[in-house]
Amino acid sequence: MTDPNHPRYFSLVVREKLTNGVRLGITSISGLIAHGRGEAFDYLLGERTHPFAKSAVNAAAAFLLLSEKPVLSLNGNAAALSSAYFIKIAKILDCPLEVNLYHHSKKRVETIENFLGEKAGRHLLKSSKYEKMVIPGIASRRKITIREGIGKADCVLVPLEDGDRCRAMTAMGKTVIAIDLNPLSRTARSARVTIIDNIVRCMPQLALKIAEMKKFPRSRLEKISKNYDNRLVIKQALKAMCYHKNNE
Ligand code: PTJ
Repeated sequence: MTDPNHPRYFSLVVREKLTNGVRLGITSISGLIAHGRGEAFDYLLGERTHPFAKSAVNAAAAFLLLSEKPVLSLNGNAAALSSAYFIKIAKILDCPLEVNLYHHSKKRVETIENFLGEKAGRHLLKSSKYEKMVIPGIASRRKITIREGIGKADCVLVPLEDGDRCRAMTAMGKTVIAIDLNPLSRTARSARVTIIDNIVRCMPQLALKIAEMKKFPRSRLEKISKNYDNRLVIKQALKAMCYHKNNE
């Protein structure tokens, strides 16, 4: 157990959740490496949520609320770190959750589905029960998706992606909302909205915003989504990373 007095307590608790995720068969070993990369970017951001991330969260909430068929995609890292908030958002939006893995195995998909379990209820699209389809242009098992889920979605929330799925889904006309601490990644640069923040900080914020903005008139949501500029957000994140470490 991590001592709460440790100066890096929160970071260590997050690591523990992931290593436990590996033990449970939820998170892949590569997921730990991916997290290490994320930590490095988070360090450069001062491990805090910046205004550009808040504006991306606002836009993400607007796009999700405006869409006709939003779907939340979950991988092994997202499940270990933020599953409660994915379930919460699925309930607020009344939309499906789909497990989609890069390091795919039937066993791991089922382990994650069981981990989400009854709390996710009817929102979880269980892989074994639905017809699959292939998204063209993806060089990994991520291309196999549930037709009724991501297949038919018009807006997809994708945490901690590896790049080509984001582009392929955008090419299919879907609005992709990414969560990625790396502003230079292919995912970050090709998504319609990139939340450049740690998943453990931004998911609670996203759930709050969606609940709050659900009462907004459609015209207000449309204005927020139309005015959102992802390239500007990426530029601001890069600037923040340079500024933070040069000003201590
Ligand atoms: O569970 P699977 O099999 O689907 O695999 C999931 C991983 C994450 C291993 C897979 O998608 C992968 O290899 O991803 P990449 O290409 O390493 O990209 C992950 C991105 O997420 C990187 O740009 C990291 O900087 C970023 N990242 C890592 N941890 C966090 C993060 N972003 C936000 N919050 C984090 N905690």
